[in-house]
Amino acid sequence: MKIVPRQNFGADVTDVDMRALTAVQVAALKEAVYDHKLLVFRGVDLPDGEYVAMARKFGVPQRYFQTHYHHPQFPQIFVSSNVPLDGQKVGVAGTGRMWHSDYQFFPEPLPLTFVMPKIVPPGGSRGTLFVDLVAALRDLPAALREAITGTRCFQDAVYYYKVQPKDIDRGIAELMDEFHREAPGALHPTIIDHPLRKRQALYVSSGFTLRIDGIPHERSQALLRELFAAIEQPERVQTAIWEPGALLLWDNRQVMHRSSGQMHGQASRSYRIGVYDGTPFYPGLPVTGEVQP
Ligand code: 7UC
Ligand code: FE
Repeated sequence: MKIVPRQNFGADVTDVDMRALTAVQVAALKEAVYDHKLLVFRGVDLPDGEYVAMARKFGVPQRYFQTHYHHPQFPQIFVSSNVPLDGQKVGVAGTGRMWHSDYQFFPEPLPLTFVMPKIVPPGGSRGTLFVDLVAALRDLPAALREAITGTRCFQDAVYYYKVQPKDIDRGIAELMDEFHREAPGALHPTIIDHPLRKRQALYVSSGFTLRIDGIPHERSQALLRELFAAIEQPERVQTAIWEPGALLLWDNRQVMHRSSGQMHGQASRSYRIGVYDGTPFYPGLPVTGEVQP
């Protein structure tokens, strides 16, 4: 197994057979993803069942709370697709196009995410974009850092609810209430400690972070605007380009991400598996797990 760091953050991993990972290799890859924040594998060819089995070696694969995202045979696979599978609509098209960290809006966020592109538009135009939130915190102006230290933010995904056929003729407020019954949002520290590395990271995103808790609304909006501008500077963004056989693995405690989307009319499909890695997302947060194997 060879791990070659990229510039700034992330690493490319080669010379490893993802179909037959040993416990020693899994342990090394977990260390590597905590170290480098993002790992990119190439030439991986895993049938769906083997993909789930591989992910299970890293922890407990998640079942996304909205079942219409699920792969028809494997509920642990979250399908992002605008292409039918066996003639049927599968998953959801156009997911994750906003900056976010997976399951940030739940009391127990998702530590690790695998993404495997399955249908890739030609020309390297499709990918996943990442920002290192440890570096973004490190580079924050002192006054801004001071203003957010010790605060918590409210995280909510309701504005990204994807309307379904069953929603026809229903009011937006009703759909939002229904979403909030399952996913009411969550408060998390604005700066989180990594449970396994001596690092701190910003834990906000322009997709899901709606407000800083307990301060006047105008102040909260102004601070968040400043934070997002500092975080989303183009030079911070690293793109992992999708190509056939690619597999991404990242640490949601240290990076945020978004999908590049694709050109109108281009086919795209990817399979995500989220993994609970057995460690609290940040120290003090209980691991209740959504421990359905
Ligand atoms: O459809 C989507 O963009 C899914 C998003 C609202 N949530 C992904 C997650 O795990 O946080
Ligand atoms: Fe995501």
